[in-house]
Amino acid sequence: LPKPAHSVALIGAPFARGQRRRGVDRGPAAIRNAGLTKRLAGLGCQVYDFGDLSFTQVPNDELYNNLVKYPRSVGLASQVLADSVSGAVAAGHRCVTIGGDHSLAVGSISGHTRQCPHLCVIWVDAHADINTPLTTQSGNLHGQPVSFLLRELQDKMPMLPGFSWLKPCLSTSDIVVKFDSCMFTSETAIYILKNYGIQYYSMRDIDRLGIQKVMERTFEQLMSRRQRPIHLSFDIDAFDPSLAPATGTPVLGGLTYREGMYITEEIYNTGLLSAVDLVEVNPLLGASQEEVNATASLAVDVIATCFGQTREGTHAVLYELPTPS
Ligand code: B3U
Ligand code: MN
Ligand code: MN
Repeated sequence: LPKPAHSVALIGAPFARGQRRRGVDRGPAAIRNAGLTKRLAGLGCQVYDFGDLSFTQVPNDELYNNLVKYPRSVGLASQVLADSVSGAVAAGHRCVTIGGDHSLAVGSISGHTRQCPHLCVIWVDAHADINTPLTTQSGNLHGQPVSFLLRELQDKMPMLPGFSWLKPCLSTSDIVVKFDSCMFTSETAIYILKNYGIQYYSMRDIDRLGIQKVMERTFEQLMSRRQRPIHLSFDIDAFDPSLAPATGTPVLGGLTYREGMYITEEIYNTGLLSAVDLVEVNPLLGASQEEVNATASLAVDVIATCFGQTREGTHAVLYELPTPS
C-alpha cells in the first residue's frame, strides 16, 4: 500500500517557566537527538524543521496573586508559539510541537484553532492540567493550560498579565482528558472536570474498560456529530515512571508502553490528526543517561506512531513460499 505522504512541521519550544524544575527547556534537543526527524522521514513524511523558537525573557515577571509564577513569560511564549503553529497549519503541514513544559499548549492549541476552529483535543497526561489561576495550589501554569482555553470557564478566569491576546477557543465538549491518577490530580481539577461535564478517563477507567473501549468512546464523543481535526496534547508523564523517568512530575501507575502506542495508533488510524504536542521531557531529571535516552526515545515512538509507525511491520507480501528442493 502506498503510504500517504504527510508534510510535518516540527517546532521546538524550549520553554520551562510553566513549572519549577530546571531542564525541561532541553526537551527539544533530547527528542531531536533521539532521531525524531529520521524516524518521521522513514515513514514517508516530509519534515519541515522550523527549529527552536526563542522566547524573550520578560523582566520583572512578578507573581500573580502572590502565587502564579511567570505569567508574562508564559503568556508571551504561548503567543509566539500560537503564531508559529497557526502559520505551519496554514501552510498545509501537520504540526508537531516538542516542549518544553505543558503551559505551551495554550499557544499550540489556540494557534491551531485559528486555522481549524472545529478541532477537538485529546489530552493525555498524568494530570488534568485544568486548574485555574484561582484554584491552583502549586502556582505552576503547566497545571492550568486547559482552563485558559475553555469558553465555559471564562467567568472563573482572572485577567492574567501576558494573556490579553488570548481568546478562549474550546468548548467542554471538544476535549477528552485521560489522566493517570485521582490521587495526584488535584481535588479542584477533578471538581472542574465533573462540574463542567468534561469527558475523562482515569487509569482506573482504563483498567475497567481497556484502552480499546476508551479510544472507541473517545472518538464517539468527539466525532459523533461530524469528523473534525484532532489536536493531541501528550504529556510524557502519562506513562509509568518506569518508562518515562526523565520528567518533572512522574506519577506511579501510568500508561504501559502498549497502552500508549495503542492510543497514538488509533489516532493515526482516524486520518484526522492535525497537530501534536509532546511535552515535559526533562533530560536533567533522569538518574542516568539510560533513563534520559529511554524517555526521549519513548517520546519519538509516540510521535512516530502518530504518523503511521506500526508495531506490526509493513505486512510486505512474500510472493512465493520457498519450496524444499
Ligand atoms: N496540582 C498540580 C497538578 C499538576 C498538573 N500538572 C502537573 N501537576 N505536572 C498543579 O500544579 O496544578
Ligand atoms: Mn501536563
Ligand atoms: Mn502531567
